[in-house]
Amino acid sequence: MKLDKKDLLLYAITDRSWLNGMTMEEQLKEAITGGATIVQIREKNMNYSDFLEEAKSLYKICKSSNIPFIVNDNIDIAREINADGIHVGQEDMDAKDVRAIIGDKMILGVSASTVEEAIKAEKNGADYLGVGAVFSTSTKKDADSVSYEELKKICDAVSIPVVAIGGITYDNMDVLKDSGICGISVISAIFAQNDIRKATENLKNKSEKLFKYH
Ligand code: TZP
Ligand code: MG
Repeated sequence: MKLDKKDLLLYAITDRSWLNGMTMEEQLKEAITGGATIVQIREKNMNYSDFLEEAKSLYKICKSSNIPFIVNDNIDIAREINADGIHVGQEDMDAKDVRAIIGDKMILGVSASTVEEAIKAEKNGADYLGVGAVFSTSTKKDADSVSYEELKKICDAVSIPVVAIGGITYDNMDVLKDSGICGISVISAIFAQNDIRKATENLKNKSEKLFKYH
């Protein structure tokens, strides 16, 4: 699948720690109904077969709504289900090696927190960058932090689209407006909310006003 910049407007990343009585499938359906434009499955503590089952099931939901489905940091799962894409961090498999394996048809997302990492990721074949953490977050304990100035520099330095990530909420997202990002990527601002659908709708409406490609 080819990535459209518009797809990056509101990037929802799953996290089982917020399930709160619902299934991941139920939560995801709410987020998609609310307007998430792309979805990443992110499982850090799951065995292969459970990850595979969940990936298949969430992919089905995304497919039926025509939303790109990206697998975090697991090329075997991504390939086995023929996901729309894979996302790797700086500590994961090298972007160049991932691109060599997946070919041109799968989307490759790479995390970057400096201009150097961003330029290298673009050279290595990334289709988009996730840049953060732009705000402090308790969701990823070891996240690097990226200042607004650095975020702007990264957006200027690359020609691939950039999404900001890390601690983004409905209330703080406004300050990202002129950074050059195409959209925001969030976990808790969607999945930790009581009304996931409404929270996603609110983020989507604001994103449409703030960011470039819609
Ligand atoms: N990468 C950088 S920050 C982060 C990830 C996965 C966590 C984002 O979660 P939240 O809840 O939106 O801050
Ligand atoms: Mg740019």
